[in-house]
Amino acid sequence: MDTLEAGKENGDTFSQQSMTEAEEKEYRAFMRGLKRRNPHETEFHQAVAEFAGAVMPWYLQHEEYHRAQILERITEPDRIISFRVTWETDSGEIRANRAWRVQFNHALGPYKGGLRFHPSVNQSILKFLGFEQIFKNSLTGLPMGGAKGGSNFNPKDKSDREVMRFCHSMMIELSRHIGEDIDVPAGDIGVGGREVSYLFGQYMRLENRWSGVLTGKGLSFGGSAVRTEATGWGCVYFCEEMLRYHNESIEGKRVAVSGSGNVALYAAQKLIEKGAKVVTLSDSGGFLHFPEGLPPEHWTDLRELKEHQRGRLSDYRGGGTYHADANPWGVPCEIAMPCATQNELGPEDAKRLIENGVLAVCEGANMPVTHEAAELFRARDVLHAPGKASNAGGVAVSGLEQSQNAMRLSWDREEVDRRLQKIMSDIHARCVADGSGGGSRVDYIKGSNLGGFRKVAEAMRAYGAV
Ligand code: NDP
Ligand code: 2IT
Repeated sequence: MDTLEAGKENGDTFSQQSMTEAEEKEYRAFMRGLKRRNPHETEFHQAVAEFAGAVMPWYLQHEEYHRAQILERITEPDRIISFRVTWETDSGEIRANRAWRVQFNHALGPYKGGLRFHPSVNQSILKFLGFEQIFKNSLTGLPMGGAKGGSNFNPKDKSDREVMRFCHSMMIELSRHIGEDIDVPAGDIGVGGREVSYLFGQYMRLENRWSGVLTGKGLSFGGSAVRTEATGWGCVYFCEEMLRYHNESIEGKRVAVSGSGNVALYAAQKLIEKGAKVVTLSDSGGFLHFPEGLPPEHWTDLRELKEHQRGRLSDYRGGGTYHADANPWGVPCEIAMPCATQNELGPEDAKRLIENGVLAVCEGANMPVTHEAAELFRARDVLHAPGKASNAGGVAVSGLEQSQNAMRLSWDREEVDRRLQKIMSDIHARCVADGSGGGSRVDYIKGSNLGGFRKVAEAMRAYGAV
């Protein structure tokens, strides 16, 4: 069979996979249509390009899905709710922000996915996140559809009372569109326990009943054990599986972690526990470097600084060297774990990591690696786990929180952690099953996309023309 290495066209990103000429033709036509229908949504184009590149050969071999137009339908959200949130500052000024809920696909269960509060939030970013969530949630094996929401509200420079007023106002509109069997939001960047609590309190007041309508709740009001730790811990469990499968181990490895929020902090905690050396943590101002590895007592101080005081890494005086306006990817390491945000690791970063001998990249964030950087990792056989597989632990424990709420009981930490480990190990096995072939290394991008897609495609086909 004649194979073509898919390349770029007019600076656009195209497939990461090898395709036949016919497959590539279909792929390019599909992406052209998608871009025409969704102009200017570059993050959404990027997420679909990776996905469609990974599944196109399989899709074209399955006429029943092709005939049912599954690819065209799955890339069109069920609905997007867009609304204004008006709120009042502490000094009595009126402010208005934009907010959205993208309900992408509920073939497998009620819509599920986080809310992001960050000034950069726009429809394209929420569509890319909602789209990825479909396949991530499918991979967990739990009955959850895909959604995402959020606002361009910036909680960082606001008081607690301002955040409360914003959340309460946002929930007035959001409450019309969510429910424990309809759509169950949770946290993401800028939305943690504080925000989820304000949102949940307002929902209860509006509906006058208790329900598991949000996850990531406080432990005393229906939250699950280990939800706070789940994404970071799950990412490390996945990384361990990936290394073990390729005859490596995590112990003693230097790991460059980016971010210092929920995902990064608990990834670092589990890495330390597993005997790895966490050589960096970062925030949007710069990174902290610990050449000998972050000591556990400094981890506790840093968690206090970031989680409770909402401080900056530049203020940390406990150790490590601070590098302003720089990211961690120039620091020598065997494992890179990007846990901050999308497109935070580009081609120049990938080259530096490869020069320094990186073995594996395991994504804690959603789509942190650009297409060009991913191509470089692929060319050099660097193991690369995409977020939809490796960061699925967060939403998986959210799913377990929904189950516990529905059963009106709560499992202890050991029980939830055991289930989390099993889910991450099953996701790894799914990636191996759908991503092997062609080389000695598993193609995790193909494995996770195809593994997540097959179930959703089968459900959509079975439902007929809905
Ligand atoms: P947090 O808000 O807790 O932390 C975000 C971290 O990333 C902070 O250190 C922040 O630095 C940094 N960051 C955010 N935006 C940027 C930016 N534009 N440039 C540089 N640094 C930035 O969020 P989470 O830890 O929850 O989320 C991190 C990533 O993980 C996101 O991609 C999210 O979608 C993903 N994710 C989260 C899950 C969860 O359960 N929370 C589950 C699965 C994935 P600063 O404080 O300076 O802004
Ligand atoms: O990106 C993600 O998977 C999350 N932010 C978690 C979503 C959830 O519903 O727990």
